[in-house]
Amino acid sequence: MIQSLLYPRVTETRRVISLDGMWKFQFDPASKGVEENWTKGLPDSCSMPVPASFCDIFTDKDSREYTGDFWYETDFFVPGEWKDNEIVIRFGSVTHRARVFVNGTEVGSHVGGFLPFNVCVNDVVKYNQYNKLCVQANNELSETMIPCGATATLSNGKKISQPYFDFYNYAGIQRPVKLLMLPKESITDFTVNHRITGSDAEVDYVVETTGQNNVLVEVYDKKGNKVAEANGKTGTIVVKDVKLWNVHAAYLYKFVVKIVDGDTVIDEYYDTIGIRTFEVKGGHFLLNGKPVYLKGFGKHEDADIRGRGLDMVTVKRDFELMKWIGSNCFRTSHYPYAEEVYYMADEEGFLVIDETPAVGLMESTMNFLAANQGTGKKVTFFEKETTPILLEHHREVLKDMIKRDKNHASVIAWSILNEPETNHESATPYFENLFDYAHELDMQKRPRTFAVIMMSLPHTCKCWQVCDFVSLNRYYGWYVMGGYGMVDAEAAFRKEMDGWGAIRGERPFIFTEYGADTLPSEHKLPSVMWSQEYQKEYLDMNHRVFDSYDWIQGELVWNFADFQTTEGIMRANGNKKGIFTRQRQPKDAAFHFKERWDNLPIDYKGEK
Ligand code: GCB
Repeated sequence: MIQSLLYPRVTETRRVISLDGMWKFQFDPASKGVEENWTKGLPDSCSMPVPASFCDIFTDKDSREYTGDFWYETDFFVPGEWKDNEIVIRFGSVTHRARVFVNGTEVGSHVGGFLPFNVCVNDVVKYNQYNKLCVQANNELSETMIPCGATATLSNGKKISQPYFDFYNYAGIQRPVKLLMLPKESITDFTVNHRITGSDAEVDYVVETTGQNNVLVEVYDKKGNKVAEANGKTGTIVVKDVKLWNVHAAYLYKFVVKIVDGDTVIDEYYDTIGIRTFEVKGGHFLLNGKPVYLKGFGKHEDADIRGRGLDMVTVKRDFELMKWIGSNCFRTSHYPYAEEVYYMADEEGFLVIDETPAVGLMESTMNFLAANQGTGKKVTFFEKETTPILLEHHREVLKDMIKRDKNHASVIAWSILNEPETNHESATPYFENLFDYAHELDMQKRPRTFAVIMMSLPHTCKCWQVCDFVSLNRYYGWYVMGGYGMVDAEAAFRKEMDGWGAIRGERPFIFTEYGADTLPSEHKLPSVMWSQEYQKEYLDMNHRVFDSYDWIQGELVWNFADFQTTEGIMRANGNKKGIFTRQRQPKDAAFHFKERWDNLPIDYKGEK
């Protein structure tokens, strides 16, 4: 079976059964599960909800911090009437590696913790009976996969995760698992690209199937009226008097794709799709040809107890808060989110910068210091022996992310890395490779970017030129020149921006991060760092700088909400830069943002 990343749908020809619920779970610190036949059932398990991260559910530290192999098990029933079709198990994500066994036989494996994968189980399932599904998962970090990190061993023999990134290494079966019945000849992919021609739209499309029969594409409006159709695996559909998808004014058409043989429908798939164009032109972001200023957040999939497990209650609350505060955009920092989030963004009219899990691609500070002082080894991140392996994996993940998310109207850009090391020429080929690949993969040719770290400056960064727009993560007034030094922070910030202004050409810039850790319990007059008063002063300074450069075309504050990180002296039980608390209640800064964003016109700094 060809791997298909289409979102599971029930139609005339397709069936979906959710396998979510309580599964069995067991740690496997000695990695003996396969050898000892855990592939057929776990010997000494506890119960575990799916989807969820396992970590924060436990009350003991060894379980929360567990690093290594761990197993899940459940039973699933395959209806007899599904015989002669394709039977597939679809995992929304397993973090970070998975091997899947059905009735004791290995049916597939996957590397990468934030994207879906399918395993085909036709040859091993028993019909009209229960079947056993066992998953061996693993959450170890390394430098050959994204996100990057290391795995060390403590003196007591237990493994410990050492992320090169600032979020907790949550793991488990974190997104829904579904059992699918698909016809043997099936639709495996469907891609659209839009053009606006006066009051109509021309939608170029490509359908991929596993067979030779003819394909029909039909487009329905919101009321269910058929408004356009086309014939063939590739073509152009004309939608007359099109209702365009827009910020906070989404209009979604239903695209129905069918494989037909005469009057017989062999397979049917549908998706809800907004018609819009998005481009970077003349220093602006143009949505349907009109300038749009980006206002919003860097986010995380992160919540109490469930960790990174998909929780639609939290997803919905986040959208309500993002609407309330007057934002229009978010970045899926630092990994592709669950598909349900993009469908909600499509519906609510939010703009999404979709990010790969490429975070932590940076030598450690220690190594840096040694290198800069000329006292030690000088290794740059992208000239290691393992770089080609990392690049191969990064390409795979980029491919799957674009394949999965390419039809969402909400997705306006690809963020290909977060805060990589860019001050050495050895990085450039790595970046060019991925940026070219993104264009090759994306029929809509969405703009590409990466989030530039503070140490990468106009005169030192060797990679910003690959971006269609440049995204800066900047912490003037927090990590540098904080507190009473704010006045110097502002001056240094402006100096850097003047530097970019001189070399940027036509590229727009946005801020993908700026923020100050703030404890909701702290108030102080005059302000001190960590107080709510300081967060406001910090944000005011940043906004003053943003407002004085026309070519700054967006502001995504770090972070939407407080989130969990590894414990350490830099973090007070997590990163507290949230504008909302982890429980999704406002800090004072939320009201300042509401005031600002409600009053910034959508075409702020657009051409008049
Ligand atoms: C960054 C990282 C982000 C961190 C943030 C911080 O630059 O991209 O993952 O959480 O800074 O708060 O330090």
